[in-house]
Amino acid sequence: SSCSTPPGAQTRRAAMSEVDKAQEARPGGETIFGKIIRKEIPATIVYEDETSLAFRDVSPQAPTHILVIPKKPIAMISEAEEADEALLGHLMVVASKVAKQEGLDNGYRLVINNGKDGAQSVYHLHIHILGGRQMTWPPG
Ligand code: TR5
Repeated sequence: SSCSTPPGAQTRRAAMSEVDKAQEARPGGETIFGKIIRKEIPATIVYEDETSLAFRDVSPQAPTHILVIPKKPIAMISEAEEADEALLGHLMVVASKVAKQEGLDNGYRLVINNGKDGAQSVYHLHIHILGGRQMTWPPG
């Protein structure tokens, strides 16, 4: 019946989900970007605050190529939640500030790749800032 779950099993399930939450709460998460957030591996950081970080892409696709990431380990934009609204807005404002700081006065492009078809390769949300050359449209 629907009431057959032993109380112990529910407790165990609750305990597991707390462990999951605790792991998710680890600052930066388990990707390579998590290691960058925790300064376990080097990166050229150009901006940092309480909730976000911006650093140079290791394989630049334009003269200026910077990634803006939340310190919270959101895997991808399609997994962002209502509660992330202010954080996502903050990342956009940070991207704009960093672009200004980099002197991209003639324009630039912001890109978020999502999932396989979006060609996402690192599953920690990031906004690409690309600038310093003429961009083309449509993107590849
Ligand atoms: O393809 P998506 O949108 O997921 O973008 C991931 C980006 O992360 C790519 O542009 C990579 O070049 C960049 N990337 C990957 C690594 C890395 C990095 N940027 C800075 N530092 C990095 N380290 C240390 N290691 C990477 N694997």
